[in-house]
Amino acid sequence: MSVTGLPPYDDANIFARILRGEIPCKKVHEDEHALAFHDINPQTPVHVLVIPKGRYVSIADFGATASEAEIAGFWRAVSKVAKELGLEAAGYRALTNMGSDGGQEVPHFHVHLFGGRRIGRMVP
Ligand code: DGP
Repeated sequence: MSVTGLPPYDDANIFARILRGEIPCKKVHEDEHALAFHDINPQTPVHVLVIPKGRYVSIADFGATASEAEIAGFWRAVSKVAKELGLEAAGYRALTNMGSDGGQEVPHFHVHLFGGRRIGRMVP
């Protein structure tokens, strides 16, 4: 367990491999703190994932242990990517899944950006 009580980061996870360039992705943005690319299985006309470059399993350890520069840089990238994708005018949804009850499949913190159509309310 890590300091957050969560499982340690797994360097073999698919997004770690994308960050290392071992697996291709359809990149839409990259800067010092974040990488954004199209989801392989889009749920909306625009479905992009934004991930931090650091080794964080989920929003839990990102929020608890990332530096202020990483946190600010990451969230600025999320907003910037949504704007660059042309999603701001009509709106979009930003979402992160955490842990098994949250439905997280890939254990590298990521924010989904959904847009391009009206999205209904989530029914748990
Ligand atoms: P989550 O359930 O929040 O962990 O969502 C993980 C997302 O990652 C899911 O929407 C599908 C996407 N995904 C999984 N493997 C790959 C991949 O190899 N490439 C890309 N671009 N997306 C992937």
